[in-house]
Amino acid sequence: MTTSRSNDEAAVAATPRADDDDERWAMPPANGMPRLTYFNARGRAEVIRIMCAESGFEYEDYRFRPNMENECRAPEVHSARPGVQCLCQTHGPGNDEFVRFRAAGKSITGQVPLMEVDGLNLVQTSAICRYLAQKLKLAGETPAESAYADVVAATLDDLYIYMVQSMVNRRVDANFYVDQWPKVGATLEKMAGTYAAAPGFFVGAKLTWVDFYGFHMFTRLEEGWPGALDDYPALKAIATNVANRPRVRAWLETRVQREKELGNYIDWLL
Ligand SMILES: N[C@@H](CCC(=O)N[C@@H](CS)C(=O)NCC(=O)O)C(=O)O
Repeated sequence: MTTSRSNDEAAVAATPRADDDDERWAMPPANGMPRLTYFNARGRAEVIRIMCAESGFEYEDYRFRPNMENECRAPEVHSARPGVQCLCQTHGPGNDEFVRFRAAGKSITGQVPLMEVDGLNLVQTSAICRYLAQKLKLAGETPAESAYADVVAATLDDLYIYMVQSMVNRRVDANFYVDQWPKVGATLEKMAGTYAAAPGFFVGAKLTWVDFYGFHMFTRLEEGWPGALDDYPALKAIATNVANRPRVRAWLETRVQREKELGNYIDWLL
């Protein structure tokens, strides 16, 4: 599925869902085309999308159709923007299409992202990323590099959880930034300093999937806290390196438009 396009040619290989594609997740992917199912949000799916963009890996980018009718049961969390759609079972009756998706049992955890690829129904973001990283040669050059990438990934998973837990009124709160980020930031900086053989990478001297994961987290962080990376030159170099990849840049340029096309893009998910 990886295309043979040259590296400097901008490729956005994700096929967006079409208007008449409702409930397409219920059917097997057409022509064996891999399918990523998620909400109309960046969230946990975005690292997968960015990896695929870099590799020119073609897949269907299926996003549940958002619905705004459901009343939120967690106004203390969502009060900053009345009327924001609720997508989860915890905070409300949920996105209608997602409720049907869960009931259909295609996702073994009942959660998304779900990636249908090579006849597998894969869930858990890191498992999806590792599987794709093997296919796309982004898993590290040696078993040791893959293990180091896993160490970085687990630390980024912790960061993700901290950020989600600290998100109040749609932004990472000051406590996170003051109490948690300096510790995690310093740890990640040390990891890049220890595992990388060149600036701009977490591990070795070639891109691995955790560079895309880091890029996504760091850009989200900087949106909330401009200058968040200023004390972390190695992390900044990784974010810059990934942002400057032509295919990643092409993805970033088109994604806002894609998010708008389906409507009600969930901007508060990481
Ligand atoms: N550990 C899982 C977490 C997946 C997860 O929490 N997915 C959320 C969306 S970001 C979800 O499906 N929430 C709905 C629910 O749990 O009902 C992963 O990394 O993929």
